[in-house]
Amino acid sequence: MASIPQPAVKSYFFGKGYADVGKTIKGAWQRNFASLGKIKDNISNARYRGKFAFVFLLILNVLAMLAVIVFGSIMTAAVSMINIAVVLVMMIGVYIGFSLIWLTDRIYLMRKRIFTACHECKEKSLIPTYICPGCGAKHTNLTPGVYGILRRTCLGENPGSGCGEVLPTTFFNGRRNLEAICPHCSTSLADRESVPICIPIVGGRSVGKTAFITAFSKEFIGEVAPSKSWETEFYNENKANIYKEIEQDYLSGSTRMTDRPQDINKASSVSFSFFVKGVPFTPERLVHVYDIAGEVFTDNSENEMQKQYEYCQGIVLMIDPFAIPVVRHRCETQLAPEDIAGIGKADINGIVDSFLNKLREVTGLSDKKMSSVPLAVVIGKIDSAGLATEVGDSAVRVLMAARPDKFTDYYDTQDYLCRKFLRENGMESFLNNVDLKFKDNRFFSCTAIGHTRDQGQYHPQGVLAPMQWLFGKADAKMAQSWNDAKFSKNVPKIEAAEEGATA
Ligand SMILES: Nc1nc2c(ncn2[C@@H]2O[C@H](COP(=O)(O)OP(=O)(O)OP(=O)(O)O)[C@@H](O)[C@H]2O)c(=O)[nH]1
Ligand SMILES: [Mg+2]
Ligand SMILES: [Zn+2]
Ligand SMILES: [Zn+2]
Repeated sequence: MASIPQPAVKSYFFGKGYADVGKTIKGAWQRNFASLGKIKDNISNARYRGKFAFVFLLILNVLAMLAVIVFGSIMTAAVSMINIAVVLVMMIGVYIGFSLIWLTDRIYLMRKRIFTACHECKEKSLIPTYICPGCGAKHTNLTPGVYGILRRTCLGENPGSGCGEVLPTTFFNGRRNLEAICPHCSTSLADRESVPICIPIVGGRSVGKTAFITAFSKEFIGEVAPSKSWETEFYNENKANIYKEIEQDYLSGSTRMTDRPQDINKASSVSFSFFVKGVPFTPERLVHVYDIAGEVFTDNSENEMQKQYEYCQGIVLMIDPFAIPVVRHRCETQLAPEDIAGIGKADINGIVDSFLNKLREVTGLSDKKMSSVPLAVVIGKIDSAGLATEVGDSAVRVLMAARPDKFTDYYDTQDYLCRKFLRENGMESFLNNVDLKFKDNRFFSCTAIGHTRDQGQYHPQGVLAPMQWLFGKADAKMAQSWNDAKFSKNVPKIEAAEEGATA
């Protein structure tokens, strides 16, 4: 449990208690044998008392000696045993005590799915390193243990500094309010034992990941949360600044190219992180949306392992329809110059393969196991070249009206249309790959900006649905309370032939 030494005072029965028992027992035996010395002296002195007296005293003292050796030892042994037993019982009591509380703490963290996903290095930790508010000493394992059941007394980083600050060691008496740092990269953390919801947005260069995050964040923080009386709070100053940029971009209808920092010590992916607080959420939720430069997937050039794939509860895979050669050929004349300039250039299958490799690398899991993470495949930019009439809202409504017998569910119909669109445009192998590797996948269409870039405020459509679907998968409470869109449990497999038969 608490094997890592902590800068804190050990509980009496695990620290000083040992030494005290040892000392007491040693003392008892010393006293016992000291009395033997006295008897020996008596015998030596008796020599000067005449023969008869000497023999008498000798016999007397030898008997006394035997008595001390036999009965004294038995008594001392018995007293020692009792002493050890008492300390042992107390020790076991304390041990059981802290084990129970430790277990309670662990079960609470596990059941509530609380952990820390470092927003900088992305490493996961169950208990971060807590900092003593008195002296700054690092407590790497602030849990109930030999240093105390509910509280521990800080000793300071260098013993002798005599800090003496008392720190809480559990979730229920204030540990979450202490300052914490990441055990892996020492970044300052403000997670406060919240429940993280981690969603990476992946895809090739210029597919519209950053625009998607901008649209989602603005809509979620500006509309969804207030409409449900949830409060949102930025993770820290830095994330608040990211939101300022998001708001600016949202107003002007632009996006910023996401850099992969040239400094290899800087993280390749940036998390936009905010707390969601409200009645259904105890403890509060901490949303991390990860933006990563698409170049990472095309050039395999990331600065660090994307650890978040290991524990994320869902993934958004963005697809730029105009990066599909057939679609691009067909639509190029209808696209604005900005839109042509913004087309993702990487091959979609290549991106998926590269992404799967990264997943495998990070999770160390077989293809079979890793497929349990829900995947939302999102076709973006459908405002351009009339794609909305193929996969967007209007297309869904038309099909549902035409075939009410087959198409009753809005998002199942959207999923059907997206798959059909991809299949008809030469992406069959991509579809098969997704179905093979991710058993829980759903297809969506959206437009983040709503029009060509830099032409006024964002007018997003369909951005919330994939996120709501993933949030609901990540968190049952979220599924109950954020339910504007309704999703069927499983996407039904509808063959194209069935629709085509009458349409
Ligand atoms: N018409 C239209 N264009 C979009 C939309 N979203 C993105 N774009 C275009 O795609 C370009 C790239 O969008 P970004 O959001 O920066 O793409 P990204 O995936 O973050 O790209 P990297 O960060 O470079 O990997 C933008 O400059 C726009 O021209 C959209 O919803 N509609
Ligand atoms: Mg970007
Ligand atoms: Zn870290
Ligand atoms: Zn201290």
